[in-house]
Formats: sequence, C-alpha cells, structure tokens
Amino acid sequence: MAFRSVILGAPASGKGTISSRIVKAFGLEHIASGDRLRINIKENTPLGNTAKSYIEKGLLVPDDVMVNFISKELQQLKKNTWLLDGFPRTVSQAEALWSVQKLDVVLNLVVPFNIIVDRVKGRWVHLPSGRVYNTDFNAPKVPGKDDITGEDLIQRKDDNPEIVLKRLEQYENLTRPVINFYKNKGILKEFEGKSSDEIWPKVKSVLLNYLPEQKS
Ligand code: G5P
Ligand code: MG
Repeated sequence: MAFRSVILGAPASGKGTISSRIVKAFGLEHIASGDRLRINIKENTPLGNTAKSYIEKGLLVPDDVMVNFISKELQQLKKNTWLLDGFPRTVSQAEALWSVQKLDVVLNLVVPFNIIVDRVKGRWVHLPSGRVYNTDFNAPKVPGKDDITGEDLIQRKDDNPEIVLKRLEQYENLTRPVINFYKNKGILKEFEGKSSDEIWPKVKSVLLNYLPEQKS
C-alpha cells in the first residue's frame, strides 16, 4: 500500500505532537525536516553548518538545500507510506516535491497565534527521536528527561520569544501560500482548534478513510 502525506501548520501549531499520534495509530514513516536539521547541526555535518545560521535567526534554510536534502531522505525510505512534517515550506519547495511525487492528502493545522506564542516557552525536545514535551501540556515524567530513553531533553535555541516572532513572520510571508497550492490540487484538509487534543480526533477520522488503524 502507498500513502503520501504532508502536515502543515505555523510554528508550534502541534505538527510534531499530532504526527507522533499519527505514527502510533497508523504506522507511517515520519520525516520532520526541522528534527533532521537539528540532528545535522549537533553532528556538525556540512548541511548542519549551513542550516545553523538560518535556523538560529528564525529564517528558512534556502530552497535548493532543502529540496536536495528531503529528496535524498525520501529515496532512503523503505515504506511507501509516509508523512512529511515541516517540508514543503515555500511554494517553490511544494512545486519541486509535486514534480517528483504526488500526494494523497495534506493536513493543515489551524491554531490561533496567541496560543502558539505561549506554547514555545514550555517546550522541551528529545533530539535523537524528535519527541516533544511541554511543561504545561505533556510534561515528561521526570523533568528534563525523555520518557522512553531517560536521556536529556533540550530547549531549542530558536524558541526564544524574539526568534519565534521572526519564525511566525516567515510563516506568514513564505509558508502560508503553500496552503493554497494544495487547496488548488484538491487534497487539503483543514483542522481548527485550540489544542492538540481537540484536533487529533478530527485528523484521525479523516486518515481512517485512507489507512487501516494499527493494532498495538
Ligand atoms: P521546525 O522544527 O519544523 P516549526 O517552527 O515549523 O519548526 P515546530 O516549532 O517544530 O514547528 P510544531 O511541530 O508544529 O512546532 O509543534 P509541536 O512541537 O508539536 O508543539 C509545540 C509545543 O506545544 C510543544 O511543546 C508541545 O508539547 C506543545 N503542545 C502541543 N499541543 C499542545 C496543546 O494542545 N496545548 C498545549 N498547552 N501545548 C501543546 O523548523 C525549525 C527551523 O528549521 C528550518 C527553519 O529555519 C525553521 O525555522 N526548516 C526549514 N527551512 C526551510 N525549509 C524547510 N522545509 C524547513 N524545515 C525546517
Ligand atoms: Mg516540529
């Protein structure tokens, strides 16, 4: 079976949170561009060194760099069922992806901006897995430690309030037009809500039209 999808949404709208529920329920491969870039930065790879200066300023990494990177990641996948999170982020990236791979569905999370800005303050992430926590929402069982591995959690450098505003501005100017790109293709599904718990059941019921639920 093949199923190709993308999850869109502003910074901190809950893409990572909803993606992990999708992976658990449906067993898709999840490729989060931001998580993969952060691992490259930590490992000091050439890609990481290029991406770092953009990410820390809240700017998007150039399209050619991202398109090359994600194309390679897609080629390495063993499954034909996947979910891209954080890519595409510009119309040019969306066009590049569409030219090599048509998608089945694009999920767009719509969360009010004032809620988003509050959320990033409490975010902690487990870098190797991309698991994400929040001191107000889903706190780790032991503060500062990943629930599964017990390894340290980190706070993202680009989660400081000034950089978050820059990221939201980049989203408005460069990423919002991607929503229309997919609306015009007729594959966009929008989910509005103030919390991930409110949004998740709606996402799940749409995905059940395409995929069988995994028994765990
Ligand atoms: P990222 O890593 O893709 P963003 O900005 O798109 O970064 P981000 O910040 O990762 O998105 P998210 O995944 O949408 O947010 O949200 P999340 O992590 O699940 O949730 C945010 C917080 O809220 C968490 O702490 C979570 O626990 C909490 N939370 C979730 N739901 C709720 C709720 O219901 N209630 C409450 N109270 N809390 C909740 O990209 C980073 C950078 O990489 C570069 C760019 O520089 C980008 O800025 N980059 C790219 N550049 C160019 N092109 C691309 N394609 C790029 N991809 C990445
Ligand atoms: Mg994320």
